[in-house]
Amino acid sequence: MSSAINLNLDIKGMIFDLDGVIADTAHLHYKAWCKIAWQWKFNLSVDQNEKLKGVSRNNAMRKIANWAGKNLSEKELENFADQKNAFYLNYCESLSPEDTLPGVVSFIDQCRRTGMKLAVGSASKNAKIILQKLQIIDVFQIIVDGNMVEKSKPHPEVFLKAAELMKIKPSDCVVFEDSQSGIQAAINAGMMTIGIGSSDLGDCNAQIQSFEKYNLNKLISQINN
Ligand code: B16
Ligand code: MG
Repeated sequence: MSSAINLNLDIKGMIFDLDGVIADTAHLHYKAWCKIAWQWKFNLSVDQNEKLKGVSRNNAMRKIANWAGKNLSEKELENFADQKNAFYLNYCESLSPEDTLPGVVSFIDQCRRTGMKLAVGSASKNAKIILQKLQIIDVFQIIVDGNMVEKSKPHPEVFLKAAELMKIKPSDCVVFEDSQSGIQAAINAGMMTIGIGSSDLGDCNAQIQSFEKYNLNKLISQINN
C-alpha cells in the first residue's frame, strides 16, 4: 500500500469530470450521436461534437436536431435520446480499468494520499455505471451525476453540489474538465480550473494535454502562478 503524502495545500477538494477526464469515453458518445445523425443523413462534425461535451443528453439531442434542420417534438427528441443512450451503453459494455485516460489513476492516487476529498462532477446519468466498470468508484467520497442536477453545465450546479456535499468552500476546490461548458461551469462556481486536452477551453487557470507525467507539485505551481 502506498504511503501518505504530507503537503501543505490550500486546495481542500478535487472535482473530476468523468467523460474525457477520467474515462476514455468521449469517442463513444460521439460514435453514438453519429449513428443518430446518420439516420437523418447528417454528418456530425468533430467541431460540433466539441460543443456537445459536458452537455446533458437531452440538450445535446436538441442541438444536433437543430444543426440537422430537424423540427422534432419533445417526445421525438426524447425517443432519439433514448436510442442514443442504448447505442452508448452497448459500446460501454466492454469498458474495463484499461479505459481510464493515461496518468489519471496515479494522479488520483497521489491526491488520495494527501487526505484531501475527491469528487466526481459529471453531466452523465451513466456516471456510476462507468466508474464501476473502470473499478475506480470507491476512491471518490462524493459523486454528483446528471441524475442529481436540474441545470446542466455551464450552470455551476453540479460542482457547487459536489463542494457542498464535501463540506468544502467552492474557492478551495479544483475542477478538472475537458469541455468548454464544464470549464465555464467551474468558473461560474468560483473554483480553480485545470483544462484537459488540446481544444480551446477558454479561461482556465492552466491547461494540460493529459495527466501523463502530471503530479501535485505541477498543479501547485500552476495554481500559484
Ligand atoms: P449521458 P461529463 C457528459 O459527461 C459528456 O461529456 C457528454 O458528451 C454527454 O452528453 C453527457 O455527459 C450526458 O451523458 O448521456 O451518459 O447521461 O463530460 O460531464 O462527464
Ligand atoms: Mg467531460
